[in-house]
Amino acid sequence: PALNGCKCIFVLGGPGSGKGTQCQKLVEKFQCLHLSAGDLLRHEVQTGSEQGKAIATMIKEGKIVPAKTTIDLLQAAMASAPPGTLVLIDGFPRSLDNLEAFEAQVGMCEMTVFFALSADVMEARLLERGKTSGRTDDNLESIHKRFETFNTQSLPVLAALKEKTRVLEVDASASVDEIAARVAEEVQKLL
Ligand code: UP5
Ligand code: MG
Repeated sequence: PALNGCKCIFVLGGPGSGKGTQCQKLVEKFQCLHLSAGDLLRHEVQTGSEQGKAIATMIKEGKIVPAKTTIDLLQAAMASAPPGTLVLIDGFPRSLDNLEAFEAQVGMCEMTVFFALSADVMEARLLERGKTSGRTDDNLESIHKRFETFNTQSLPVLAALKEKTRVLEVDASASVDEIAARVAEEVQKLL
């Protein structure tokens, strides 16, 4: 309904699996709009609004923000994109409820990219990034909560999406450039 002629790609994977890094690569290669749901929510926190305060707590606890909040932010960010824009939706949907609400309010994606990586490697990457990221959830306690949420609520979305759309599953333990080449090859087909 509200896709506005945009083509969406869901970019999914566990915490620290490389979603943001690979979206950056795609932006360098193709004309596309990168929307990180997490970045939009962190921006909302920065405003200091009441809603922002509630979001800050959920992020630190690794909990999923209510679908309507995230979708409204995504939709607002998409609203001014010219028709036909390729939109990379990074880190959303994270639950079956997120997926259902997005389908109802916005529409369906063209494809999904999923970055598969072991928890050990994700944890090591996040702890390393945490030395400089300033993110309130890049500490061991929050990381473990994020993993728990990912395993229980986000992984079922992958199975559901496989029934609805093309899913490219990528081994995210390879090098940034190797992964980028693999993903670009598939994204190219949508253009
Ligand atoms: N790195 C990347 N690729 C590498 C490679 N191939 N080899 C070696 N190192 C690699 O990468 C993480 C780190 O690994 C970086 O240091 C990078 O250099 C290195 P990054 O690209 O940042 O990974 P990414 O998957 O984007 O990790 P991120 O931490 O952003 O993922 P999350 O899914 O945990 O975080 P997000 O920002 O999406 O969400 C944060 C929180 O917001 C959620 O926990 C939740 O509370 C909330 N949220 C919602 O409630 N709803 C939403 O829809 C979205 C978020
Ligand atoms: Mg990210």
